[in-house]
Amino acid sequence: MGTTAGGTSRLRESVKRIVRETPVTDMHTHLFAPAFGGLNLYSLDDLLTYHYLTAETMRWSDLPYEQFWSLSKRGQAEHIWQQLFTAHSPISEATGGLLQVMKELGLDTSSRDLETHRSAWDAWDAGAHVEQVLGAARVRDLVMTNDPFDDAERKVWEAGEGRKDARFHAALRTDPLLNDWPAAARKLPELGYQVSEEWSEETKAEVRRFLREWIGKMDALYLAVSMPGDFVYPADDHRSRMIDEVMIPVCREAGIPFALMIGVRRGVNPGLRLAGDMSMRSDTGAVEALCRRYPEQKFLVTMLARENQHELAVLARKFRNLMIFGCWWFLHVESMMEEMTRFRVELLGTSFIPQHSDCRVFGQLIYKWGRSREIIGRVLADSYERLAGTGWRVEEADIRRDVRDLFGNNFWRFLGRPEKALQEEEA
Ligand code: FIX
Ligand code: ZN
Repeated sequence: MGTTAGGTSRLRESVKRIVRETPVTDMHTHLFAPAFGGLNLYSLDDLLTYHYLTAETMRWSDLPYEQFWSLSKRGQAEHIWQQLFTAHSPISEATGGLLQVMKELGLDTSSRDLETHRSAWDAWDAGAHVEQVLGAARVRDLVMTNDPFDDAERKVWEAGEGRKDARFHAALRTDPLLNDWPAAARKLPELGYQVSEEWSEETKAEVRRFLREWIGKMDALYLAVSMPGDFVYPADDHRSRMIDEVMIPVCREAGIPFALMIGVRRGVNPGLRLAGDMSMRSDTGAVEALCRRYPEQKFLVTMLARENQHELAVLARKFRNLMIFGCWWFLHVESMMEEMTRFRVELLGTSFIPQHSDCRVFGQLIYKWGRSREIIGRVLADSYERLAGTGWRVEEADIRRDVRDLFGNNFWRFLGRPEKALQEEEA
């Protein structure tokens, strides 16, 4: 018999403490290990120019978009600070999040002087900063988003430097293959693959070889793609052919999941660049058809529209080869996370992945995981409290096991890599 978690308020406190303390595997980020040089973003100006904040700034700013983009990163950061932190109160998720990061790293957030904050920040050693952030956010390891079509990134992989730090796992991102095939077909020959735009046997074999070789080079944990909301499957189109004849066979052979992030409409306002993407309702029928047609293939799925979330959670009850994950992008706000986490627990117990951070800049791990832990802790505290009310003995060891499942082990088991699971003694 273990220790029971105690009376009601003690139980709530234990749950929240365990959720705060348990390390996490962050299964989708856009962060890079320090070996990736300039791709690894960690400065205060990087945080300020995050595309979430750029979009919010442009609601206030009178600057023509191109004039904003022509500013240096430093100039853009100053404009954003001025609009969002000086001229208005920073109460949105992203602005409040930045202040939380600054506070936890020891800056005096009562001061509105950006220059003072910058000089304190710039004095920090980059490597030490990365360690400090991982420690403060209790992120044990994380998954990058790795794009072999990106020239700067490819160099690092080709030099054998990409997986030097074992805490940074790779995910092979394949958007151009599905979403911009003409561009992918132009690029692949440059990378040494005999591909043409025509869907020939040779092209298919060569794209399979490309994926196979890059999965190997990166030791990729999964193949990933983001899809627009109007993605349909099956269909008589390029996407269905690429999925059926290339992606699924390669994933099956490598024994890795296929991750689909569905529901983004890219560039609805091109002037905003990366900040100009929109969310879009999707048809969960495409995921249903994939899960049914390929019962041996695992699918990691997240959707961007709030309207799709309940149906997606129900779908996960029907297919054990479907793992739903995260509160993605515009859903990574308190009200949406709370709502989604509650009905996911109600429908699926602990058999899902409640959150990924999607961070692009290191410090963001602190606020994104801080907020997520707070919300997940609250939802779980309610659940265990109800459970205890039935007379069930809620053991502290059970809570720890469940939180380890949610924060990493559901992911690692789904991947068939239980050896990477979070261990009891790590908490
Ligand atoms: O496609 C993705 O992986 C998205 O998460 C990003 O492209 C998006 O820009 C983002 O950073 C959202 O958080
Ligand atoms: Zn992402």
